[in-house]
Amino acid sequence: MARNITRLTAGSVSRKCLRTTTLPRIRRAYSSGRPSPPEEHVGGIKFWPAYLQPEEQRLLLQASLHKLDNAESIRSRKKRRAYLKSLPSKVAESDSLQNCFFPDDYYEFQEGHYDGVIHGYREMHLASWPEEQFEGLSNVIKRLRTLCPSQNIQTHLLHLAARGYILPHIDNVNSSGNWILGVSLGNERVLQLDPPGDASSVQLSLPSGSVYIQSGDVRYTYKHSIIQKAEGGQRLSVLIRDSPTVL
Ligand SMILES: O=C(O)CCC(=O)C(=O)O
Repeated sequence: MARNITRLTAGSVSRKCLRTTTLPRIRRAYSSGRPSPPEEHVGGIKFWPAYLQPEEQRLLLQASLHKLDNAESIRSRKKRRAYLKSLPSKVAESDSLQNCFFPDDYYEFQEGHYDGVIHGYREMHLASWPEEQFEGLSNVIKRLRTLCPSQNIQTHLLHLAARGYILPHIDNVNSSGNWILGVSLGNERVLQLDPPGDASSVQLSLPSGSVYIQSGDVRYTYKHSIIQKAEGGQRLSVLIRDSPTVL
């Protein structure tokens, strides 16, 4: 398949990555073949440990941050612009996705969710992806859609601060449907699944680019959480759920 790739130049990745949050320049055509079969874990959770390629992760992360950043106050946006200007023109060579994030203090992270489950986060329901502004993004979205068990979906972005975490909970399936697909981007975190009764918890590491789907048993009876890390970076998850049926 023909590829049209504009690469970020080595040596200026972190500065460029932050800049491309407002001025995206990555282009790429992706294969949209059949997805490889997932691993199956406890409770029937399906897991693709390396579903998205690094370029796809970067594109999805930049588009997600772009949406979240634009929803914040003018003050925060000005603060981020000033930070960008203050960066040295030459920064260390690195391909890390962490360079796409501003430091924690530059975002309006909330301390606690209304139900006390999520800490150190910002989030939004996504009405639409900025596909026009991020060339190649449509193909990434299409690849994710091929994994979705049904196509009537809603999308949610959840950005955790380096200190952020999610306490054990079961989603309200009346408002969030029968399945949830989670794409992890950025810092690797651990998803903990607590079965009902006395059975021991199971932990699953979620590297950047991995995708899981919870449905059935694991969705209705297990609690899930994202464990707090003593040290680490920010993580953004793209959460796709089926829209609940309105009767
Ligand atoms: O970020 C994740 O992968 C988990 C999110 C979560 O627990 C939820 O949306 O209920």
